[in-house]
Amino acid sequence: MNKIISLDEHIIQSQRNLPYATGELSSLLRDIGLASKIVSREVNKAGLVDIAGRADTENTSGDDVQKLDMLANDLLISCLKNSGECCGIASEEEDTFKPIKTHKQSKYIVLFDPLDGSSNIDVNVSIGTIFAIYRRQSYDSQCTIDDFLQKGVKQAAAGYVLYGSSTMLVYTTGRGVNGFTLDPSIGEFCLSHPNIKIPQKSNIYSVNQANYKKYPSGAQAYIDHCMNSDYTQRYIGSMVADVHRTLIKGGIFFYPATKSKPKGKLRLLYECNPLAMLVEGAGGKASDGKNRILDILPTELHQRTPVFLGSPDMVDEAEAFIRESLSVYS
Ligand code: AHM
Ligand code: MG
Repeated sequence: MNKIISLDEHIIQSQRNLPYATGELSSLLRDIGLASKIVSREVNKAGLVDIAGRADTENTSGDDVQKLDMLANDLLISCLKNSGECCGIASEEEDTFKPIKTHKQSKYIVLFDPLDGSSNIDVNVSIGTIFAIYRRQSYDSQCTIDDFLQKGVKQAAAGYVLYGSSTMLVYTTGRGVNGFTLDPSIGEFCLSHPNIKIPQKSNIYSVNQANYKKYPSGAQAYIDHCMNSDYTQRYIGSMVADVHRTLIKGGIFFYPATKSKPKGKLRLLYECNPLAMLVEGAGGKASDGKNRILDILPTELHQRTPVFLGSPDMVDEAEAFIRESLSVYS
């Protein structure tokens, strides 16, 4: 039998390779791993809510049953509060960031989308948690908004947990992207996808094509190109699941601006930056159509951006169509 490497072991081993590491980031990553195991347990029970009681109502025992996305949000916040390694969080589900008081001066802040793919939550389709970790910039006793409004390139670590046919955690600290599958019989994430490398190109494009008429001309031209090529289309509607497939099989995932959402739909800080760090770490590219996602300086917590990410040749191809259409129309 091959040696099983658990997530905790992998994090500790990676820390040993960095002589100046203090262990704080490792500890934070392990706490996120623990929180995600609890979320995974709750997601796996989701179909039972009709038996146990519907969300936002009382169950048969008279307990309140929370909506799954709010439950995931609360679980992550409480794990990060207890961690002691995090001085502030920002969540897609919260209006603003929350400073956390710790016994020591913690140097990290965490941003997360607790349960991405909201339209898939009630229908047993893959959903996920996405997280980004940054070093704080401020020296005040409490973290400030500027700690959260950093370019994605400053992320100390990023990852996601996919609640799919199995639960997987994929993370990077900037030195390789590694994937772990939860073995429910032992309750451990086990290294199953070491050193993930995205294929240079593939034939899968992933976009909500129903919005075709609402997309800008460049995105439309690129979709026309995909349809006229030997490509196939896959779209789950959970970014985390679509990006996971893209990392493993290659392809391009994109969500352009639309007429009703001129800045795009997806959130820069909670969704696009962490997934961009993973995609780039695996050898791929992530762009807003013109510029690198990780170089965008955010001005607000819930900022949105158009996004094109995946196999490098395919992102280059999409950018070329966008450039060309800009030169025709401007
Ligand atoms: P959410 O944070 O409310 O779940 O919204 C984000 C999701 C992404 O996971 C997914 O890529 C996208 O919204 C799907 O949007 P659409 O239904 O417009 O195709
Ligand atoms: Mg989301």
